[in-house]
Amino acid sequence: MEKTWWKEAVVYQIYPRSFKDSNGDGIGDLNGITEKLDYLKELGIDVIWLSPVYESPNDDNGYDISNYRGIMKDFGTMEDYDRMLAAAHERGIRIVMDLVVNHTSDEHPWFVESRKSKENPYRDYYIWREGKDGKEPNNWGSCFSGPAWEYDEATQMYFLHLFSKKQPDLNWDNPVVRKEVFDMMDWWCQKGIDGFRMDVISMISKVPGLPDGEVGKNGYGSFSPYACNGPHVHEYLQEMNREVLSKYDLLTVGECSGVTVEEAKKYASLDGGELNMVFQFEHMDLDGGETFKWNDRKIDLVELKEVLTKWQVSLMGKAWNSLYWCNHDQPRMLSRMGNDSSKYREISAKMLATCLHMMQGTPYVYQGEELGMTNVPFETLEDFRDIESINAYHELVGGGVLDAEDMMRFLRYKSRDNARTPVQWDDSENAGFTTGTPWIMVNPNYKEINAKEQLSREDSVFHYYQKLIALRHSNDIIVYGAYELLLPDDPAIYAYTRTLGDEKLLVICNFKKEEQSFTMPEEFSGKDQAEVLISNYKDVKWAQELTLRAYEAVVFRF
Ligand code: TEU
Ligand code: CA
Repeated sequence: MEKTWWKEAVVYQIYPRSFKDSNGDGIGDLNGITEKLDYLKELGIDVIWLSPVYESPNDDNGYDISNYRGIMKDFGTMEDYDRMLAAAHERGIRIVMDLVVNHTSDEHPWFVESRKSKENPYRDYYIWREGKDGKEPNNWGSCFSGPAWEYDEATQMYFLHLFSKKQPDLNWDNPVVRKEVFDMMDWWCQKGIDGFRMDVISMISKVPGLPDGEVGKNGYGSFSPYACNGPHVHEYLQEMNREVLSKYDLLTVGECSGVTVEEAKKYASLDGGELNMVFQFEHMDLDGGETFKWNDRKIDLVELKEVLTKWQVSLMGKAWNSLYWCNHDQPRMLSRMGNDSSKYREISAKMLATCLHMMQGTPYVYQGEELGMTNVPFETLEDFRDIESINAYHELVGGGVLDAEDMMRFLRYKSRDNARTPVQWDDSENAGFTTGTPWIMVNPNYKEINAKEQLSREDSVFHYYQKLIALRHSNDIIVYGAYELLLPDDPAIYAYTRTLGDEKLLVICNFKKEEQSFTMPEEFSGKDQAEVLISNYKDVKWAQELTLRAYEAVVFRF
């Protein structure tokens, strides 16, 4: 396999609103990021993926962009941006921008024009349809509740929005739209950025005719079969690759809701015709159900192993994986599959990190994950800020699908806001995030869980992540080795091997707090000279029969 820097890199995701506030307005900003670059350098990451910092009315925290070439006032100025970019580059850290081009804000000048009249030159930038029998053009529901269509008085037609009604979908079938997007991307590349994370890029091509979808519990039809991995998506990405991506040395990752392994082989083929890698959702969706993500079901370890193994094995030598447990749309994995009680928090955080970071693919660390940050004890609906959570509450509780108490429990477990509370820097007021009033509550556990404390202690989660990242940088086998699952049916242990030439790694993780016994597989029998590459307990040694303690993780090198 060809060696490239983005296969060997570790990415750190920053959600700017919650990272670090530099001016006391309660909102994280670009100067706050610049202040913390040395912290990230110490962690050892190679790349920052910056969630959107563009001008935006903030209906969906910046994922609704009104000017792709401007910076949101809350976050600072373009001069602040340029300073941050230069300061990152000085430290050898690359910057990947979030590219949100399935939709714009309804306040983007293109849409402001588009809605004016049917003859407007921008009309065809968006997806406009006549109503059907006085109702929406089809039955699709939006990701953020309600119909995926909004009626517009001026021309008495509907526009499509797969997300909020302030996020109208762009019409990618219009070549002028594609050219506008590619020009804008080129503008950022000329500035010297290092790549793009492409928001719901799998949704840019819709099946013609926009057929009705299967109706779910919320009363709306699912658009997925007609909007995810649509008929022209690969053609448009190949065009993007030709027009922009191939001209620069970039890291590109497509957020691909609904992506299958077969589709991923096209999006992220090693031959480089489209993107470097995709974010797949299969492991994140394992605890979904009738009421979509809203439940408090635990992910089953056997299913998790099956899904992740399928991705590891199927993409091997054909396409490239990305690896993640957390991002700004997911609750904290530590509270989901680990154990966030004070007794097991650190040990289980390290176990989860080991399990993911020893796989093949580019790992993504989400801000605070390296500190062992947890889900948040939100009390009332007023504590939430996320449009998805708030709208879902009203739709499902208001519509009588779920009762209020259950929904509050589900929100506490699954809401995106769990990932969006401020990074806990120290034990001073507001966790050292701001001197003002934070835009969203700070997790009350910041006195115990914060960066200052983590940095002060050699055996912390932070230092464990630091070690994992350093190991990846110095061991080709972690990047390029072939993956093989052991014990597929074991409900508690996730064990796998990596192989490169005559070198082998054996990764063993106990996902439960109960002790487990593990018998060395035949091929590793008698290899008592095996080196412990990393482990989350002290004094671990190779043994024919291992007793794994609570959330124990160990990696042997043979
Ligand atoms: O998320 C796309 C996406 O698929 C989400 O619906 C995701 O599944 C959901 O948030 C999980 O609950 C991207 C961004 O990452 C997200 O923050 C944006 O809100 C969304 O696109 C619209 O731009
Ligand atoms: Ca600020």
